[in-house]
Amino acid sequence: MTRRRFARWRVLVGALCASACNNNGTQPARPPTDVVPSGGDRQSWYFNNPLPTPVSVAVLDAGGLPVSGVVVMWTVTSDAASGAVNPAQSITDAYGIASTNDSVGSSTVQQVSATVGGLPGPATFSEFATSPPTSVGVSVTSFVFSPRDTIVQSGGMVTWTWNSGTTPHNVTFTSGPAPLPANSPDQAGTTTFSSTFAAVGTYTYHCTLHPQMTGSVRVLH
Ligand SMILES: [Cu+2]
Repeated sequence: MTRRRFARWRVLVGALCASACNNNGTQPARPPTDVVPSGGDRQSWYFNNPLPTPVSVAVLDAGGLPVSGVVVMWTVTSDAASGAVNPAQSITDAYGIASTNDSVGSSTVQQVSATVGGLPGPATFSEFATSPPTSVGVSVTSFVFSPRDTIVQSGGMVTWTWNSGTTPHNVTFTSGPAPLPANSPDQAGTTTFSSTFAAVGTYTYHCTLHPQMTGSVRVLH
């Protein structure tokens, strides 16, 4: 059989299994009766960037047992600027869970629905987004960068401010999109160092004088 027909056959077998099989072999799962949110609802993130946590639902039978092999359709139900889900269709796993990756687009609020054919009412999700900050400050204090992990918009600037007295520290980049930004000199007292970040990705850095001092800059578009 062709690859596509084989894929369809696997989906059909999965659907049959949903009504005939279960996880522990003692009580057959019954037909699905409910689809409920199981993860990823009400996240706050940034425009046009995938949410940190996938959006997921659980499909259950009348006894509350998970049902595997059920097709879930994902739809963005708010305005057209509200981004996208990928994939638009997924199948519940052995735990009755199906998920999709979601990006909020250019709207501040997005509504997503998960629908299972033949079941009442979709499971609904609300997600929120803003612009990533264009400038971020990091304090260089007593052997820590604070905050350790930062997020900045592509083209934005991170400024480190030394608040460490007479103990010298530096900002030395260790990984990220090439070429890495210039490193700071060893500095002490009250002083600053700034870098701008164009390339989307995650940069890591540390202080070479105190390698336990680590930090990261995540650049979003
Ligand atoms: Cu240091």
